[in-house]
Amino acid sequence: EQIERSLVLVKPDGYRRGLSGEVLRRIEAKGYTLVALAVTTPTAEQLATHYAEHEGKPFYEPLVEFMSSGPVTAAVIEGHGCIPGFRALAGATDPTAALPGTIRGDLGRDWGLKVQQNIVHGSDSPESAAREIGIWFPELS
Ligand code: DAT
Ligand code: MG
Repeated sequence: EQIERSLVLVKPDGYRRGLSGEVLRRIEAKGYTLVALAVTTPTAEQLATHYAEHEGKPFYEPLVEFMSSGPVTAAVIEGHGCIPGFRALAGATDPTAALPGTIRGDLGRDWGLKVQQNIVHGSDSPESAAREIGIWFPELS
């Protein structure tokens, strides 16, 4: 696999729960490099672009509302195959289904909470990564 970059977000639930360090610890323990790191409260414009592919889906509005509810920790990570690699670290989208050993499986809470509160986002392809890095770290693109 090639050295590539991925955009990672510790979502507002993870940030509020103080899990940014735990997520970054797992990223660094895996051997990925932190290229950029920031705490920022997402703007409506950033979220509309970031989640454009989901516009019109039933979970889109609650997702965007939740994502604008507080700060996120945004990171650009780098490493061999880190795009699929981070998604493997993150685990399945639904914390209920995510396996132990993954971020969402170990730390995700499914009791009474919604699927969008699944702690992390990770880019799903090189094209998404390039686009998303431009949204959160325009100085890098
Ligand atoms: P992922 O974050 O695993 O790439 P996705 O891109 O399909 O998942 O969806 C983006 C986010 O939207 C996801 O992290 C949580 C939320 N979401 C996805 N499917 C959902 C559903 N069926 N109900 C509620 N929220 C959902
Ligand atoms: Mg996705």
